[in-house]
Amino acid sequence: MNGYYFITDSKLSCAGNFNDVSVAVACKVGVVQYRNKNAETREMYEEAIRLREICKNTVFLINDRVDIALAAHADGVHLGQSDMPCQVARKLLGPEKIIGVTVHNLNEARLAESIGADYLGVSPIFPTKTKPDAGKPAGISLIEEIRTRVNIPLIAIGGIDHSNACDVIKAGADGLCAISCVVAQEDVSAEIRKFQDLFRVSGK
Ligand code: TZP
Ligand code: MG
Repeated sequence: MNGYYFITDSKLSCAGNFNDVSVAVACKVGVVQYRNKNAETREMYEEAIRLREICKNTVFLINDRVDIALAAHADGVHLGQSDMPCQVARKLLGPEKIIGVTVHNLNEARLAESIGADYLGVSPIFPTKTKPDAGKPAGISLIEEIRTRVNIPLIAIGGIDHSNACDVIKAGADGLCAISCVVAQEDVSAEIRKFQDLFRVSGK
């Protein structure tokens, strides 16, 4: 879970999900999450199957959809506060699969940890146009606060770019995701590597 965590966004992508995920895998990202808010179930299933193939040796998670995760033999799911409850997803997926939960405050973080989440997405840290309903930016103080009270890995997300990623890591994030700042750029590999270099320097 440490380091740069890749999330797809076919709307923002210059080169498309298959290209982006292949690049992310070549960069040895810790996680690839397939997120698609616009596709019908069939399209999502078929895309997930192809991405799973690309992510043979990379942790591959599906956003929102436990059914797609099961059908595509993904390594797990990432769930928001209005998705399927984590405990129910755990029953469906079994003990071995990875479940990440998005949290916006300390209460949600402690609850998610107590009901078996494997990691937390702490969100949104900064203002973001990528997810208009992400809620009020929490700032890095939320990472610091959750870090002192929760033991599972924290992945920061929302408005993170090369200018603020260092602060996010210093605040205690184990990993981070930056979508627009990576997939909307021409050289996805170079953008990912810049984030990975920050983690390398930080020793995480
Ligand atoms: N969840 C919370 S904020 C967000 C998601 C998927 C979008 C992050 O995108 P960006 O472009 O890195 O701000
Ligand atoms: Mg969701």
